Amino acid sequence: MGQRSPHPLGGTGKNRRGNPIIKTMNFEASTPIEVPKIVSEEQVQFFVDNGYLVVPDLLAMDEITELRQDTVTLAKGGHPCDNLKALPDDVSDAEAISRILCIHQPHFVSPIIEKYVKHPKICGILSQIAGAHLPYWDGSVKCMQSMLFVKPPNFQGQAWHQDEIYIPTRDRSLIGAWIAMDDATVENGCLWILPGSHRRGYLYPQKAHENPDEFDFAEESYGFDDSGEVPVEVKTGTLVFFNGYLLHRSRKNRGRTFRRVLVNHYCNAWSLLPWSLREGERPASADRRCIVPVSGVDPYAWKGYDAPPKNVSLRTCKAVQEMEASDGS
Ligand SMILES: O=C(O)CCC(=O)C(=O)O
Repeated sequence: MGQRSPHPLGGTGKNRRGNPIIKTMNFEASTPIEVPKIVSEEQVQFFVDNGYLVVPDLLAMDEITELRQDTVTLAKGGHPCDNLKALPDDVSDAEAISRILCIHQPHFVSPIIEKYVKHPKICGILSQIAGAHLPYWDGSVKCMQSMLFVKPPNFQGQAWHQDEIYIPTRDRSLIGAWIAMDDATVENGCLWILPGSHRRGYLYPQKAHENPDEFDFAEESYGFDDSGEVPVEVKTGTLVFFNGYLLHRSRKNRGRTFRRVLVNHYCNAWSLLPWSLREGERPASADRRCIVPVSGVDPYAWKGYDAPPKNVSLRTCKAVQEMEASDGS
């Protein structure tokens, strides 16, 4: 278990929506994090109804450049990290990232990625939509996961899935914030979604798929009609937000350029997070505390926080395995 640290106490009176903050003795929430409101009531309702929301031009080009540069820094071992080691000086930037499908949890080791996990505009939107289906929700949000996709040409996508299969929340508030670091097109393997598939809160079963040329090794959700799927083609700097019950997938990159994306996952800060259970933990009370509060209060601040490990994990796929086999690495 990582180290637990206390969090500054605070939170009295009324929250920013005018609801009374109910104080519990010795179980204080954190000091609120203020974020701006960005989207309209219509956009909030669109997200509730459809399970996704596309917000073009949310990030500026200099921010995208910073993210792209940090992808290279990570790949070259430029942040202290147990399993991303320094590459030789003569490795070019493109070469350095050319074998990476996806780095899981880069915000554990990169302060730049952590900065984007906490990006005020992104978190402002999250504070409006993540729990918009819940009565009395106050806009409080926490982050538990980041994933940095490079997805070079010929690299596989991920078969149909719902993120909530991997990261359970107590209240259907899991949400992905998918940051396009390149134009995402059908050709280079953009996101495909089934609008409205989140509505019933049904988690479809999963099985191994038989299409390793198209999809990575993660299992595939099945048991639904996918004829209504739509591609989400977006420009660089666009944010795609999607609910954890929304069925989505992405296909192989058939283009000639990288399809880079940083996707961070968040949920209502009032939901326990019974994720990555440890031996002896009860799912009903487990609450992973390796999280980053990004908006409003953290009602469980009194529990402290688990320090992140100084490592990341690398997702693999057929294209990665073929490269490794061809150079014997
Ligand atoms: O962008 C992709 O290729 C897949 C992203 C995804 O499935 C997710 O973030 O859950």
